[in-house]
Amino acid sequence: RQANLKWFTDAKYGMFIHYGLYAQLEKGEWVQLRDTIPVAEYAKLKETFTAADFNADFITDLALKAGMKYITITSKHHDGFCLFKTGQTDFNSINSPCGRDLIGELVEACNNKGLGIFLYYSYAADWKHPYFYSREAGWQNARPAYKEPQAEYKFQKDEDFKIYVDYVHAQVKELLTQYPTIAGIWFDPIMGLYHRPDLFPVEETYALIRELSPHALISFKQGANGDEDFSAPERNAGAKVGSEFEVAQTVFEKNKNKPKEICNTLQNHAWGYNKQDDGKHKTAEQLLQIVKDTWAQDANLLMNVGPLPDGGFPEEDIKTLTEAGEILKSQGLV
Ligand code: FUL
Repeated sequence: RQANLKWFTDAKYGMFIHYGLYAQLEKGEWVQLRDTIPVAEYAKLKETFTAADFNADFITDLALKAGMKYITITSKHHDGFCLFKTGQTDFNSINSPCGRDLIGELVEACNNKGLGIFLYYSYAADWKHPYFYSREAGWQNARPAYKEPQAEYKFQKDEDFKIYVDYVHAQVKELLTQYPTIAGIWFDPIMGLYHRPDLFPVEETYALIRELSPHALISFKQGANGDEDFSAPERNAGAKVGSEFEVAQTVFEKNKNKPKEICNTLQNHAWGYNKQDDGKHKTAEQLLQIVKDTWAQDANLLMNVGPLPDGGFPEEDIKTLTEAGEILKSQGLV
């Protein structure tokens, strides 16, 4: 693990990928919650999910051209849809017209080309799982603000949450055993956890990872008050997101001296593809500035791309990443 952490801090530059059912709606990865799309209706997006243009070979080549050393991809985002082989839910890419294990494909391509690969996993938000906690149990974004009760949601009391926790642990086991070469797991979001830290057995989850995959690194954004290997704040290393919570203060202090990775996105604000931002993505010049600012804070930069509905990359991002990569290489910076 120490060697892995050293590799990670030397790597400095990685590609973030937010891809899932939401890409088809072209309004970012929070669209289910923002537009309060009923669970059953959102689930229909699975029937039109082809990922026909998702090409792990192309993606890894682009990352290399960009001068990046690793990729972090959403294995499950807040909508609960899984891009990997899982026996825990049929809400996954294999059980859709796509019919493929996209995570498996990307892991293999990264292994073949010497890139590291991290898996993002939405631990403290799941708008699909029946037993995730309700809005009433403490966090307004735990569920979209539906006016009609959703047949799928069964959570009633805190003890019910154990069913969700068991599900998460079973999936974490799947990820670590199916893809044993991953560099680590990247958990999110902290707000779901900061509102109800009592519900999440973070230490137990980390112990499971340490046991199954001793080399794997763990991050939980800026910190979940467990033994994270690095801190991964959004957009700005100083961000004290959720600082009204005691646990946020504690972890901020605790993780202050850990290696850092700052994530940012080539789109305006969204991480998943948002058509509104077409033509307004960051330019190579802007990207290079962010690279410089991030490195000046002694942090890695994890720069996000939101693939198009079919999984292809927006042309403007391909151009930006390639151009910036050429410059970084010519200056011997990557
Ligand atoms: C946040 C998420 O809510 C966003 O959708 C995105 O994944 C960002 C990197 O982290 O917590």
